[in-house]
Amino acid sequence: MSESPADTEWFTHDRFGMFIHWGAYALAARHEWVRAYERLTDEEYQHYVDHFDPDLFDPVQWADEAWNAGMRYVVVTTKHHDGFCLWDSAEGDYTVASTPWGNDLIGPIVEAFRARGMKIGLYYSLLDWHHPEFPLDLYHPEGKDEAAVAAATDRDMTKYTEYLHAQVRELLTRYGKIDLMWFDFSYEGRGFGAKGPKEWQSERLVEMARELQPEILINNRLGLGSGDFTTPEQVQPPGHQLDGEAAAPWEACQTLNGSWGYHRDNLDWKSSELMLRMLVDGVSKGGNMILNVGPNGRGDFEPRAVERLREIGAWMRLNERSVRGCGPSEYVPPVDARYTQNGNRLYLHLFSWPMRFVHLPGLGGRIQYAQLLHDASEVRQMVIDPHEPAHIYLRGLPADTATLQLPVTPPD
Ligand code: FUL
Repeated sequence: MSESPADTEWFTHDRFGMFIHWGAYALAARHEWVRAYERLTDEEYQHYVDHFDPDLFDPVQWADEAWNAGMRYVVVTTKHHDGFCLWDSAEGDYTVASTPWGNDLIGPIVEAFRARGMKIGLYYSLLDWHHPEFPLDLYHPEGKDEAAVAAATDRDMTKYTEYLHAQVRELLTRYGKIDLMWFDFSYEGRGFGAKGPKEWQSERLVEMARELQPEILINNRLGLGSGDFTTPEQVQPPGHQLDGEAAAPWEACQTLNGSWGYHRDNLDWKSSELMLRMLVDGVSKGGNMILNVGPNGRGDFEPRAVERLREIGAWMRLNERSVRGCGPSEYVPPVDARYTQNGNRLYLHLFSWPMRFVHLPGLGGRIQYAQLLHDASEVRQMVIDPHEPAHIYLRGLPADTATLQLPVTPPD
């Protein structure tokens, strides 16, 4: 699957999506890996399932927050590594149906975001810390307990794989058109009990997904190469522009704070300004960003998340044009700045104030008109050195200048 047969046009056009990590771990409120990090037993973890009752769940409101933040697609966890399913799967009973809430959550989420005009993605974990046939291994909460591993030799991975395939089939047949599938994650060659495409039957999984949803995009975490898009996690790829294979569609997944699942006491919050820079930085290198929200156990987006989403939305309202439909530019930006480009519209994002002038090498005679994007006010240009007509200076920039729009004449 290194060559993607899928049409990624909407994906690379939209650029910005919302990730939602939600599950029983939201009640623990201390990271979605809590079961493994704290090596909780099934019984201890069961409390969170038994108390799962999100009375404030309002997916229409979630979709509004996402849309207003400028996001145009969503990816929601249907089952994370803990194995707990947010839909009423016919394949087992470790699902939302067995909680006090009792009802399917995936259907209403899909419906609300779709109605808002957003594309729909489903996250599904290949790992499963609850399924009785999932072998104990390096990532399993009990995988470090030698006695438990020795006692668990009767686990049959092929039975688990059947379950996995049947669940994915369910997800891809129950909810109408699914635009994207986000699998997480294959770990061939990483140590004790490591699993790869053979164990997950990844090729068969992809075939099934494409048969059921011919236009679906599938990420790269099945151990089959780059998939339809790659998924750098919590990193911004370096460099100014990605070439060759690295220029294939990619999506950086990023958190608002130090956790994907709701984490009450985490204080590691990113500022909206930083996240916007990450978005712009990604687009300038041809990438997307999917930003995560971890709803709490009552089904609410917490105030710290909403505040940031709204700040991001305020910026997007004025600057969306420099993100949506944009990609890298062939021009090299000045220090501490990025270019994004859409046709002959070149956008210059200044990450710090360049004092009175900004110097743009290579653009002399090419800028037809320069304006600040947020208020369409003109920025005057000048050539300082008549011997260097390729250098242009923009002048008189106010201190809060962020994004400029520069219609350019393409190089001959
Ligand atoms: C990782 C997972 O282990 C994290 O919990 C999270 O879901 C992230 C997006 O992918 O591999």
